[in-house]
Amino acid sequence: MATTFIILKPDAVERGLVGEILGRFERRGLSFLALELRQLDKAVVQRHYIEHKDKPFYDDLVTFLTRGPVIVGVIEGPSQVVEIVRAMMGTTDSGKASPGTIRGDLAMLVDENLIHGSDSPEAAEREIGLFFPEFRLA
Ligand code: RTP
Ligand code: MG
Repeated sequence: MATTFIILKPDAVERGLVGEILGRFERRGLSFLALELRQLDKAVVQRHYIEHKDKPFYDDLVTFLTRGPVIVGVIEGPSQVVEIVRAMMGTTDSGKASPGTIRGDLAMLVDENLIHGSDSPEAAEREIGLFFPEFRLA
């Protein structure tokens, strides 16, 4: 088994799509090891998205992720769980995401794209450590 990390972004909470999105993961057969509604502060979001710090959208991204509560979660699944969750999310630009994906079915924009998912096992480990420091993987 392996783990990955997700954030349901403020647009998902504001639009009442939490149950819809989490239900997709449950129906796929994945499990939640941690799940919490949390208001993120700027510092943690800046660290989370540090790889994008020089991108033109970085400041707007940090403002967006802190505008209201989010759901942070750790998902457990088979060894390729990172790829499974990324595939279920759809491409970054929701306007181009395939139908059947979370972004392709439920969103249209590149910035308000409902969900973050770790993009590698190494990123998952780093992000779980950042958001759930008490969480220790075996
Ligand atoms: P995420 O990290 O949130 O899971 O999204 P991702 O891997 O699909 O996309 P990434 O390249 O890591 O970008 C992080 C977030 O930045 C926003 N973004 N805006 N305006 C733009 O061109 C642009 N590009 C990226 C998106 O909200 C994206 O999810
Ligand atoms: Mg990313």
